[in-house]
Amino acid sequence: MNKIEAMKLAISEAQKGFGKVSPNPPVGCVVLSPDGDLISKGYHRHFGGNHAEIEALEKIEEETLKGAQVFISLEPCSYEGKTPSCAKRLAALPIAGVYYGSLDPNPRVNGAGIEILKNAGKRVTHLSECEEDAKSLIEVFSWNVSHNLPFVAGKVGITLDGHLAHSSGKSQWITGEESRKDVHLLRAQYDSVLIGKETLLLDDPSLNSRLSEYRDLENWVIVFDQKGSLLDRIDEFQISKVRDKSKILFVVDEELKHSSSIAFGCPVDSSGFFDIPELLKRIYKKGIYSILVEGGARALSSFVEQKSLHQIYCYIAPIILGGKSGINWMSDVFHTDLGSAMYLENVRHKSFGNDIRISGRTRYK
Ligand code: AOF
Ligand code: ZN
Repeated sequence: MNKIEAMKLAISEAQKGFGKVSPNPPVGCVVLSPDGDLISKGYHRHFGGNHAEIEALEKIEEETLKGAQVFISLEPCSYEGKTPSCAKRLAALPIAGVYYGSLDPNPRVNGAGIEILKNAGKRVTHLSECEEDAKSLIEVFSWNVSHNLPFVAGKVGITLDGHLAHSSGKSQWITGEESRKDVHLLRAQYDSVLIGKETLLLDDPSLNSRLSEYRDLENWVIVFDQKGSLLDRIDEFQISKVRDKSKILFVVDEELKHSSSIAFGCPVDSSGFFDIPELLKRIYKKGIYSILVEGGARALSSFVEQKSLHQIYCYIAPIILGGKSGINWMSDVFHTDLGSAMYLENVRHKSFGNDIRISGRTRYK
C-alpha cells in the first residue's frame, strides 16, 4: 500500500464514526510496516471513547511497530482530555514516522501534537495530496471550534432546468438512486435534518440515514412551524416513527402559547422569518452541532437570506420539466445585499449515476 492509499483508507475508517463522535471530529488511523504492508487500522468510534490512534495501536506488540509508518486523518492530539494525548503515546513507540491529513483546528492542539512528535525525533509529514478530503471530513468540527455555533449545510435535488419539484408542490424523486444514497451518507454526518412544515405535510419524509452502517443512528429532526399548527399531529408523520420524540424539535414563534414538549421557541422578525442567528445559538446550547437543511425553498432561502447557510450540496439530474411554474429553491431570497450573485468557494464536483453534485462553501458579502 502506498502512502496515498493508506491515507485514503484512514479517511474512510474515520467515516465509520459519523453520527457517533459529535461534537468530536471523525478520525481514522492506519499503520503500515516499513514495507508498506497493512499492520492495523482503527477509528474514533464514539464521543468520549478511544481516539483513532489508540484503536489502531492497542493490540499491536511494540516489536511489530519498529520502523512502522502511522497515517492519521487528523493531527494527533497533544493534551489529555477525556483520553490521554495520542501524540505523546505515538512519541513513545518505536515507529519511524507519522503522516497526517489536516491540522487539528482545536486551539488546544493546532500544531502542538506535531511538535511533540518532532521533539521525540519522529519524522512528521503533512500529506497535502489528501488535505482536501481530510479537511472536508472535519468541516463541522472546524466550524464549531472556531465559532461555537452549529455548522449548517443545505441539500437540494433539482432538474436540469432548475426546478426543485413539480409545480403541484408535491416533491417526487428527481435525483437517482446513487444520489439518494449519498444523501443518506450526508444525513449520518449531520446531527440534525431541518425542513419546513410544508415539506413535512407534502412529503412525509423519515429523514434518517438508511445506509446499513448508520441505521441505528437517531439524528435530530427540526421542523419550522411558526404557528405550531402540526404540533398535535406529530404521531401521524414518519419522522416520529423512526426516532424517539425527544429527538424532534418544532421551531415555533416564541410568542406562541403551547403545552407541547417538542416545541422550541424562536423570535420571528418583522418580515415574518425566524431569527436564524438567534435560533442557531439556542440550538447549539441544546447540543446540536450541525444541521442539514433539506427544504423546502422557503426554509433554504431564509437561511441564505440571513447569511446562515455555510455549505451547499446541489444534486442536478438530467431531467427537464419545462414550464414556468416550477419551484426555484432560492426564490424566497429577496434582499439585494447578497450582491448580484453569490459565488461558492472550495467547489467540488462529483457524479452519482447520471446526476452530478456540485458542492461548495458560501461566502456572504
Ligand atoms: C486525535 N484522535 O481520534 C480524535 C481527536 O476529549 P477527548 O480526549 O476525546 O479529546 C477531544 C479532542 O481531541 C477534540 O476536540 C479534537 O481536538 C481531538 N480529536 N484527536 O488525536 C482522534 N477524535
Ligand atoms: Zn488523540
